[in-house]
Amino acid sequence: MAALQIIGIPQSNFTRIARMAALEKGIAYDFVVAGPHSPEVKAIHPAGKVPVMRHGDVTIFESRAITHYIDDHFPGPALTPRTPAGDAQVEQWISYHNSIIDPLFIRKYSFAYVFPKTADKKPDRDAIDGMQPALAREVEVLDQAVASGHLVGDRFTLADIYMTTTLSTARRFPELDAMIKKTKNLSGYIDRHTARESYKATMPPPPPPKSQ
Ligand SMILES: N[C@@H](CCC(=O)N[C@@H](CS)C(=O)NCC(=O)O)C(=O)O
Repeated sequence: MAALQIIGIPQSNFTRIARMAALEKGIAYDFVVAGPHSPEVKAIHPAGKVPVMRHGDVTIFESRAITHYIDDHFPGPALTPRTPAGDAQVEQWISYHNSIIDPLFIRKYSFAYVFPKTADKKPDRDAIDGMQPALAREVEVLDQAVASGHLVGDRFTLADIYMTTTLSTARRFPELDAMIKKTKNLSGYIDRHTARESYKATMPPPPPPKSQ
């Protein structure tokens, strides 16, 4: 069968999650760089979001569907516990990531720095300051959730791939980094998971320097 293709951009946390899942399974895949709303992506995802995936005649959109296909279709270490409760808890944390963590940490907080809606294109200070209580609350939730060293039981799962990738992307910005550094469990959790080969192998290129 044809090689697995993961299509997206290296800067996208959701694309990185799909790529990390493939690497954790030990699957050789082709990374096809194509941005959101590009013809290659729109041919697969009706809303033009990345990542999308192609494997022979099979096309899939949405990272959770892609990671499901990768985890279930290929040999290699299982990325969920394969127990009814454990698998449901992985889904629970991925859903929490998708509905609460990614929208707040990436789409609101990080984007207030990277794609500010201010007239002078400087970081949106009012928006960033206004989000601090919500960020602090979620950091506290996650700090307690990873007390065992993982989100689900005592093993590495897809839920850890989702959470680590998004938290490490968003902590490039100072308020969140400072908050995470003060945590009892979350800081070490992120350090341990970002030391994985799958994380290091999917590091996006540094952003271009800002013109004055
Ligand atoms: N629920 C989607 C979210 C994917 C997503 O939001 N991707 C972003 C890049 S990280 C994107 O394509 N944004 C462009 C857009 O929303 O129009 C998934 O899990 O794959």
